[in-house]
Amino acid sequence: MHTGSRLWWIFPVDEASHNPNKTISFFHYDLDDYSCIRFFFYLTDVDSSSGPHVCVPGSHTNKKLAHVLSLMKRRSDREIVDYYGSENILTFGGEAGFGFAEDTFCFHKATPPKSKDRLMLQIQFAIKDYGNHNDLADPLSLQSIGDDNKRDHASV
Ligand SMILES: O=C(O)CCC(=O)C(=O)O
Repeated sequence: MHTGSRLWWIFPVDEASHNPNKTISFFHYDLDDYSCIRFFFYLTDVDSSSGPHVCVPGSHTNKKLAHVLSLMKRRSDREIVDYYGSENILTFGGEAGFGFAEDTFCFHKATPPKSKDRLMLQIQFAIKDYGNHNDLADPLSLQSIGDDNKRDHASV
């Protein structure tokens, strides 16, 4: 079933202030369900300077035992290169509109953009919707946010 869609930008940052946690630029795998597939589409042209997505094909079924037993899903570039080899890391470049499908149980990450922004669309399917990847909200709560705004503006 469709479990969510999202759009996000990543922006170039200088090396000194780069925080990998804010750009998803650390290798990790996602535990969304027993079976999950995500379709990614670049909405801007993506080359090596604009934060291409990278992944390790086959790593969804081939993980180092220590990585499987660890509670950490994140791995450094060095750990990934040491175990899989740099020749087994796939980089996706493409023009706006280019898309690919990935089982994000494999190791993957965004490369930090060097000079150009990147906009990505993700559409995710899984067996069950655990509510982690959508922004469905109770319409009543949205109504009340709207009402609060109206009240705030009326009182200004
Ligand atoms: O933005 C990217 O290329 C990586 C996305 C990602 O790591 C994720 O969706 O879990």
